[in-house]
Formats: sequence, C-alpha cells, structure tokens
Amino acid sequence: MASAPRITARLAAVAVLAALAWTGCSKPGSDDAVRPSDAERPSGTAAVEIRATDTPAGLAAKAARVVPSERQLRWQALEFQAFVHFGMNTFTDREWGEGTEDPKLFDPSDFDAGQWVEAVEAAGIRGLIVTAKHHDGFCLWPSRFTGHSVKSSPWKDGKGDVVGEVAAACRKAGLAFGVYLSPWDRHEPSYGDSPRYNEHFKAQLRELLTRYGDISEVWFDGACGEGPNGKRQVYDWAGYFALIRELQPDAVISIMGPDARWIGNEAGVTRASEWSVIPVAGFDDAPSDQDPGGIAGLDAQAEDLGSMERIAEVAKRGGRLIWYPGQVDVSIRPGWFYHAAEDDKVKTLDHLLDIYDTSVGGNAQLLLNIPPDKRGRIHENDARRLKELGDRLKATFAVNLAAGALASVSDRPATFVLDGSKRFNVVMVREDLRQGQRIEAFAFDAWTGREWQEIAAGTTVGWKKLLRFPALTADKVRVRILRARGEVPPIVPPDAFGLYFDPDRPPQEGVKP
Ligand code: FUL
Repeated sequence: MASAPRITARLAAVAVLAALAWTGCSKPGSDDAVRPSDAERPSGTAAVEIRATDTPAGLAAKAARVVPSERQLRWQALEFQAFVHFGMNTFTDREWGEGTEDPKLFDPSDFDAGQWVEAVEAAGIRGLIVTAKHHDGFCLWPSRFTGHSVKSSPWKDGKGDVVGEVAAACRKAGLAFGVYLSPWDRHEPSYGDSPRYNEHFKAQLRELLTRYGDISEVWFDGACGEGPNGKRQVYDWAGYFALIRELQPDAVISIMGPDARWIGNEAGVTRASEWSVIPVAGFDDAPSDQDPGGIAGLDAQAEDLGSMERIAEVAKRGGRLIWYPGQVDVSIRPGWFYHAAEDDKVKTLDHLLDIYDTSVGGNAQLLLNIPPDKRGRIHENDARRLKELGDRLKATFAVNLAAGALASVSDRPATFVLDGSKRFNVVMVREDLRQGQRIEAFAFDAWTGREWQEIAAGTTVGWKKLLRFPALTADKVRVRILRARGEVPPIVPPDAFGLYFDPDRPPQEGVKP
C-alpha cells in the first residue's frame, strides 16, 4: 500500500535537492550552500562540483573532501530513533485514512506519552518522531488552521495535545524530538489549489516549529494525490525548507529533504556499501513532473549510489557530490499503524538485531516504528521486545574490549595489542566523518600466535561498521585498509575501533572467518 506514494516520494526527493541547492533556499554562508567555490575550502566541503574532465584520481580526491553539516553530524550521532505512527488510523484500524473520518473516533482511553518514552528508551533509542499529521489530515495538535484535529475529538474534552505531551516527555527524558508532517492531506479542502494549500501547510508547519521547543527532525513523505478539485498539488518545497531553516535551523529535513535520504525500502535492508557521499547530476534542474528524475536521476532505490564508478558516470554529465546519509525506516510490526490483529507479529529479537547491525552498523540511521494502540500506549508485546533489544545491546556493547589496547596506528596496517587475551565476536570500525567518508574496503585480522588470520572483511565504514563472527580469543588484532579514497585518518581505539562480546550469540553463527 505504501509503495505507490513511495515512488512519488522518491522521484520528488531528488527534485527537491535541486531546488534547495540552486534556488537560493540555503542561507548565504550556511553549511548547506552548494557553490563550486566551496570545493576550494581546505577543511572539507558540503558539496563539490564534478565534471566530465575530472580524472578518476581527481574524482576520488573530490569525494574525500565532502563532509557533513553540523546538523547532519548531530543527527547521525543519534544512531537509533523511534518512529511513532499514531492517529486516526489507530482507531479505524487502517493504514491510510480518507480524510472523511469523524474526529470523534479519536479517543485514546489511557494515553501516556511517558510510557512511550520509557518503552523506547529501554531499547537504547535516542530520538522520537511522531506523526503529527498523516495523509488523512487529522492533526494530533490543536491547529488553528483546521477543525480536523484533537480539538474536535472527545479525548480530554478537545483540550488535549498529543504533540505537546510527546514533546514534553521527550524533553524530560533527554530524547531528540521530531515531527512527521504529511504534505498529502486528504481532508484539507484547499489541497490541490496549490498556492492556497502551500500557505495552509506552511502555517501548520510554523505552529509545529514554534510551539514545541527544539525540533530535531522534520520528516516529509512525498505522497502526492489529487485534491478535491481534481487538481494535482504542486508543493512549495523550497518555501517549506526555508521556513524550517528560519525557525529551527538545527532540524534535519529528511526523505523529501536535503539532509537525509530514504534508504530505498521499508524492510530494514541496507546496501553492503552505504555511501554518504552521493553524486547527483545537473545544476539547475528544478523539480517538475516532466523531469521526474529530478537532479539527474538520483534513485533512492538504486543498488549503487556512491561507488567511484557511479561518481564517474554522473561526472560525465556534470553534477555535484553531496553529503546525503541514509535513514532506515522500518516498522516493528507489519503495519505502520497499530492493528490488534498484528499483536503476535512483532519482529523477533534476532530480526531486530540484524536490522540494527546492518543499519546503525552499516553507515545508516535506524528509525524503528513502534505504533501505540487504541489506549494510547505502546502494547506490552512491543514494549517487551524493545526491552529485550536494549538489554542485548547493552550486554554486547557496554564494554569495549579494545579500550585498553596499545595501538600502533602509524604503522599500516594499524595493529592493536590488547590488554591481555580477549574473547570477542563483534568488531566495530568507524571513520571520523568530519574528515569525510574514505574507506572503500577493509579487513580485520587476529593474530593466532603464529600468523595473522583474516576474521572478517567489509566495504564502506562511514559512521560505524559492525561485523559479527564466531567467537574467538586473541591478544593482538589489526585492521587492513584495502581500498580508500585518499589518506585514511588513523583508526584509534576506543572511539574508532572496538571489540565486543555478545554472550547470547550462538557460537557457530555469524560471518565465516
Ligand atoms: C509512507 C506512508 O504512506 C506510510 O503510511 C508511512 O507513513 C511511511 C513511513 O511512509 O510513504
């Protein structure tokens, strides 16, 4: 059901990038500015131009220079966030509402934002994004610009504010707080009357951006249907982004936005090689229906988004390299919204661990959806699974067994003499993203007492790479960089290198050495 609008989202997202980068939506001098002259900044750049005349070595050097903005770095450090789909669909047992639902149906019997926060914190989650408005147009906050909201519901006699309570609960617990606001609005009569709806949407956005303190992320889906007047809505993306930058300059704008890209599926699957440095073709190709490839064909679902071959291909047509990290949105249940029939379909712990390893440990951010039920609480089955997940992650990652290692990082490969013999079954490698993303392939070896043995190997590293393998004991290990875009800054434990032991991992499972 969600796949059709996803395609629209994907197609529109690329166009949006072009609009933001080249229509002056970024503030002058901000880290979003995409100007060829930025390529000359010695400390790294938000974007760099690539041309047909660039040599392979020149392109690699340019790719190595692209770095994230401060807001992208803060976002990446969250690692694991909760997505919370709650709203009219919770009460109608649907995934997509039509916008004609009676607000009186919205009536959680035991709403408790504190319980949401407690449940997600148990999993080690650091941020939460709530569906302030889904496609049906029902607003979880008392918007001044529509009657289709909590204020027309019986919940708290129309005096309640879900967004406000969730924002406060997150703030109290130190969680980042973000909002999902669907541009597609199947209730709003002005939808399809493009300028009028754009004003309406911006007015709602302004409410969300000014009433609830710091907003860490604004999540835009790209679904775009026909309005009641039969006209197709043309979104004012540049205007939406400018408003967000003005009112919440630290907020990341994701999916249909310039700061974080959709990973390309809703199943929690990442690519073996996730790049945050992404080539996009063209310079001034503003979004349009006739040019659905947007900025020269960035396809969030493509298998290869950032290899040197892909960069060279885009360079032939002329374009840019931008920092555009991936976000993995996936639900803990089959649906995005709560359905009692799915109470026994909560993903298994092993499945969630695999998703964690390949997203947080695969240079992406994990956005795990946990839908509250009709009471307005996270169901016991989901809460239990979140706690199991958090306990297991803690048991594995609380102690970095490489922390006390003697590192000879000036030698290549970097060798680590551990503080005694250690037993481990997970290795972690990280790059300092302030210096870009450079590693293309690496291997991890352990010293057997007589020789080096390759234990695991990977391609991209970026924010974090986690690899699992059958447990082994060693007192000396090393990381070999097999391929890189220029010089790789030293990999130093404990921040950039870690060894861990997951006590519950079946001994024979994992990457084969
Ligand atoms: C999709 C939407 O249509 C789904 O309902 C859900 O919100 C998902 C995260 O994005 O495109």
